[in-house]
This record gives sequence, C-alpha cells and structure tokens, in this order.
Amino acid sequence: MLTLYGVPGWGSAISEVMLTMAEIPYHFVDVNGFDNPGPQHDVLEQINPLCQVPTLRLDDGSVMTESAAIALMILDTHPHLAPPIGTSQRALFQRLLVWLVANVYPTFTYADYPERFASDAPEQLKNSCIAYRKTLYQWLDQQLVGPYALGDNVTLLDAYIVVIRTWGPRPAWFTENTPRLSAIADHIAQREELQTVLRSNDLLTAQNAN
Ligand SMILES: N[C@@H](CCC(=O)N[C@@H](CS)C(=O)NCC(=O)O)C(=O)O
Repeated sequence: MLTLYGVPGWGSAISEVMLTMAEIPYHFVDVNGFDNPGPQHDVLEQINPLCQVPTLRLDDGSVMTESAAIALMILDTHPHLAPPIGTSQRALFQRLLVWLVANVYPTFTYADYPERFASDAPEQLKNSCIAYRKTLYQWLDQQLVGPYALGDNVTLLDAYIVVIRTWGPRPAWFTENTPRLSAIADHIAQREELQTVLRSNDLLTAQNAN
C-alpha cells in the first residue's frame, strides 16, 4: 500500500483528497513538526531530503513528491479525474495544475519561512508574498467555471481548491474576494466520499461542516 507522509491540513491534504477521489488506499504517517529539528524531521528527511510534504512512498519503495506529479501519476490509472485528451478543458487543466504549483505554492514557501530567504527583512518578504498571493487567487477566480473548477465534472484540480481556500488568506477572504473559488470549494466539500478525509484534515469550514 502507498504510504503518505504529511501533516493534517497541510499540502499532504491535497494528495489525500486526490487519492480519495481515485479510491486509492494509502497509509498516512503524521510527521507534524517536521519543519523544525527533531525526530519527525529526521524521519522525513531520510526518505525526502527536501523535507517537504506531501511525500509519498510507492509500492516498489521509491519516493514520489510534488503534488502535481502525484496528480499526473494518479491520472495514469484514473484518467476520468481530468478532462478528456484533446479538449480545451484538458488544456486548461494542465495549465492551472502547473500554474498552481509554480506560482501559488512558492508564496507559501517564502511567506511561511521568510527568515530563510531574507533574514534582514523577513516581515517585508512575508507581507509581499501574501499580497502577491491574493492577486494570484483573484486571477485564478476568473479562470474557474463552476460548479467544479472546470465545469460539471470533478477533477484533481478540485483537490487543490478545497484545501487552499482553508489556508491564508483564509475562507472569509475567499468568500469576499474570490466568490467563484469559494463556491466551488463549498461544492466539493459536499461530496460524500470526501467527508472523512476533509474532516481528518480539518478542511470543512463552519458553513459546510453542517
Ligand atoms: N511543490 C511542492 C510544494 C510542497 C510544499 O511546499 N509543502 C510545504 C507544506 S504545505 C512544506 O513541506 N513546507 C516545508 C518546507 O518547504 O520546508 C508540491 O506541490 O507538493
């Protein structure tokens, strides 16, 4: 069985939601605290020197990282979780998948650990990353269709949407500034098969936890 190293609610939650959508069983290892020196850091670093989550150990013992790469791996065996090849929706899926990890994710790397990158001005780096991320989300909102990210069918992109709207700048900001993204996240959060994984990652907002 696959082993996923992660922390509830963190980036590993994106992979957990994807695996659940694909009905792929996995064993979850909680490495909470890995981003500080200590035993959890040592456990994770041994298998992924980058020391990031998600980190996935595959059945053959090899290691897979990068949420977008994990999505592509899942699509190899579960192609229904992306739009059909040759459609314009497929191109948008590919574009937004790469865009999210290339543009949005680094704003967390820099804003969550600003002292690593700008020890003389960490607050400034953090604040500018957060401000920039807001502009990215406003652009993303305009690309989304509804009721799911790409229209009527759920895709692996929706795993990002339902997780990231719980991160900074937090659900209330998304509701006010990116209403489409927020509505899509609410819609995904209603899916029956995702309830357990959403709950264990604390991804249900007050509104959709009822
Ligand atoms: N590009 C990676 C980014 C993963 C990532 O940055 N994860 C965060 C947690 S949400 C992390 O492990 N941060 C710790 C660090 O970068 O030191 C992906 O898409 O999976």
